[in-house]
Amino acid sequence: MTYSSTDLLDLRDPSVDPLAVADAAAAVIARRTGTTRHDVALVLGSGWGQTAELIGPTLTTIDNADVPGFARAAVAGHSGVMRSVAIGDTGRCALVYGTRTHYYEGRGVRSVVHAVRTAAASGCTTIVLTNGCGGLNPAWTPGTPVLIRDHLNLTAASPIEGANFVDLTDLYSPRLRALARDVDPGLDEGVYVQFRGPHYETPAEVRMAKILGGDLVGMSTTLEAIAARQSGLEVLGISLVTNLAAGISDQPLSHAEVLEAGQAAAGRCGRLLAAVVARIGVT
Ligand code: 8IG
Repeated sequence: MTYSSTDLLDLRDPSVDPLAVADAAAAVIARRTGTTRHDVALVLGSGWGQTAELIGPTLTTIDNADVPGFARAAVAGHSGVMRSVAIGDTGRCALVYGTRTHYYEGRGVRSVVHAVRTAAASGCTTIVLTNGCGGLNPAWTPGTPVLIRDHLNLTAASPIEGANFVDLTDLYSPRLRALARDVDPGLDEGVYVQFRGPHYETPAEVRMAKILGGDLVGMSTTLEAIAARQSGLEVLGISLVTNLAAGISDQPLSHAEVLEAGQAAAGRCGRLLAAVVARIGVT
């Protein structure tokens, strides 16, 4: 099935094929950017908004609302656009999503992973998933980036439909994590725990996450990573600890604190992303 860009595509309609919607989205992106192929996709989470500037010049900016299957941004500090960015002078292009759809928005799992599937349909072979999150390690002060080594998906949902038993061993590419640590040797790694949200955890839930082996708590990324693996994308996950998780410090949690930590960390995180993206795909 192929759709035209004028078809009304509702990812929640079970008769609609999400991969065909991703193909339709990729076709619009190709037409608007004049680029038939993107190489690397990035999803910018909370606190990461300003970091993409260092990757290279923006060639095209597209409103999410113009692309089949995409919804408007629902979170303050996220931009509802995607950009085609030249990766330095390599001739390669990055597809940079300024926002994501979260599972807690209730638009369904297909909407959550649509950007990932669109990246794969646009030719990307790598995706960098970033997020803002709470940290369990008190040494990770707000503004500390941490590589995601593995995850616990506590949403009880999956983006995969039907009997497709996708292997998630090494979901977060050891090769890309090593590359990131080569760029920024001080980077720690951790296990990211996705809760449904949108409320933050109780202190008891944070203790539970710790007992289960978690290091970072957030509301995104795991469903996207699973869909990325199913699509054959190599995944790099980077969390920005924007706050200590509930009960780890005596400070109350606020979204303002999240945005502030992002501002403070923009330099380090921007340089990290730019250097990693410049080296991805270079053999
Ligand atoms: I930014 O402490 C951010 N997102 N679940 N917990 C969860 N999500 C978050 C947090 C946090 N901080």
